[in-house]
Amino acid sequence: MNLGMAQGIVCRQQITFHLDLRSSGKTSRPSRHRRVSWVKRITGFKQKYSRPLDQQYLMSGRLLELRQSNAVQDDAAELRQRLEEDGYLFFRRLLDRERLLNLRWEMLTLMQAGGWLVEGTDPVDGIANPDARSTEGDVEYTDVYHQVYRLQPFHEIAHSRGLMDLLERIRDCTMMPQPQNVARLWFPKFTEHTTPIHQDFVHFQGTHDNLTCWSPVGDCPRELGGLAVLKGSHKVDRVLEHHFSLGAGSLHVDPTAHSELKDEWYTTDYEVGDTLIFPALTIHKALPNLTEDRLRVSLDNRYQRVGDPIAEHMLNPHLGSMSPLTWDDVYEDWGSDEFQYYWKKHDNPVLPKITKYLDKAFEDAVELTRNGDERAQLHLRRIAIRDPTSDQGKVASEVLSGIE
Ligand SMILES: O=C(O)CCC(=O)C(=O)O
Ligand SMILES: [Fe+2]
Repeated sequence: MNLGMAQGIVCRQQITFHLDLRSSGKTSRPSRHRRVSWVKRITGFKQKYSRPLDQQYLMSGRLLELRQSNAVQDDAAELRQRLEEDGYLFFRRLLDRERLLNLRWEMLTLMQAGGWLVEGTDPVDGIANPDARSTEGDVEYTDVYHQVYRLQPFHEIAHSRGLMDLLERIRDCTMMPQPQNVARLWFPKFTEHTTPIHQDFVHFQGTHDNLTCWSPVGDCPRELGGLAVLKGSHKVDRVLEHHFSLGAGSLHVDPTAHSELKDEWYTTDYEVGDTLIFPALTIHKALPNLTEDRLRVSLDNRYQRVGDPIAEHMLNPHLGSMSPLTWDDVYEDWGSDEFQYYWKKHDNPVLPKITKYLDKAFEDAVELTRNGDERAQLHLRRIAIRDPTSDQGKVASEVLSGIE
C-alpha cells in the first residue's frame, strides 16, 4: 500500500517552530446536574454497571519494558532497524516538557469548566468528577472535547521540530502531521471503554507507512492506562480482521487467533515528554485507567510522507462527524496563522474513506444486541441518540426496540 511517492523527490523543508501559549477556546459553565442526568440517559451507564475487566485487556499478565531509543536518536540506520525489528520506537523526553505541562493546564482547565473535574481542585491534578464520565461517541464527550480541540498549542505541538526531525530521519524524506490531531481524555474506572487491541490502519488509513506518535500530556504511570504495543506485530504485513468492541474506536483484533503473533506486550511508566512511535500495522492497545480518580490525557497524532495519499476524513477535525466542527471554528481564537491549513500547500492525493471496518463493527453490534449483549446495546443506544436520522441510527433504534 505504501507508494513511497515522495521519497527522494521532496527535499527537506524547514518549518519554523512557533511557540505561543495563548489560551483559546470558549466554554460557558454548564449545569452539572443537567449534564450528569444527560450522560446517564445517553449511555445508560450507572455506577453499578461495572463488570470484571474484559478478557482482551487480560490477554497476558506479562507486560515488558519498552526499549528506549534515545541513545541512537541520531543514527538513522539503527532507528530503521529497530523499527523493523520491534514495530515501534520509544523515546524519553522527546517533547518539550514545559510546553506539554502548559498544554496540560490549558486542556484540563477547559475540562474543569465543562464539569469533568471536581470543582475547586487544581486542574493540573486532573481529578475527575465521576458523575461526568463519558467517552468518544457520547454527545457529552464531544461538547467538551471540541472546546479542547480549539486550543492552538494542542495543534502546534504536533509540529515540534525535534519530533519532525526524528521522523524525517527515520523515513528519509519530508514528513507532515496529518491535520486530524487527536486527544484522548479517559476517565478513571471506566474500563469498559478502554481502547481495545487494534491496528491503526483501520481508523486512519492512507498508507501502512504512516507513523502514529503517542505522548501523554503529564506523567502516565501504568495504572493511568498508557499505551502497550505487541512487539513485532507489524510483521503480519496486512490488516487483520477486526470485530466490534465497546472501547474507543469500536474495533478490536484478537492476536491469539494468529499463530505468528507472540504474546509479548511492551509498555512503561510514561513521563511527560515521552513518545511512542509506531507504523499503521503494529498491534497495540491502551491499558485500563485503574486509578481512583485521575483523568488520563494524551495526544496521538499521525504523520505521513509529503506526497503520500491521505484518507479524506483525516483532513477534518476529529469527531467532526459526531458534532459539526470546521477548521474555521477551530482557528477562531488563534493568535497566529502559521499552522493553519498548512497541508494545503502539499499536493497529497486524497483517498475516500474505507468504511468496511466500521460497517463490520456495526453489523457485529447489531447481531450481539439481538443476542442480549449489553455492551453492544450500549453502543447502539449511543448511535440511536447521536444520529437518529442516519441509516445506522434508524437500524439501531429498530434493533433496540425489538429487544425492549
Ligand atoms: O490513547 C488511547 O487510548 C488510544 C491511542 C490509539 O491507539 C490511537 O489513537 O490509535
Ligand atoms: Fe491506535
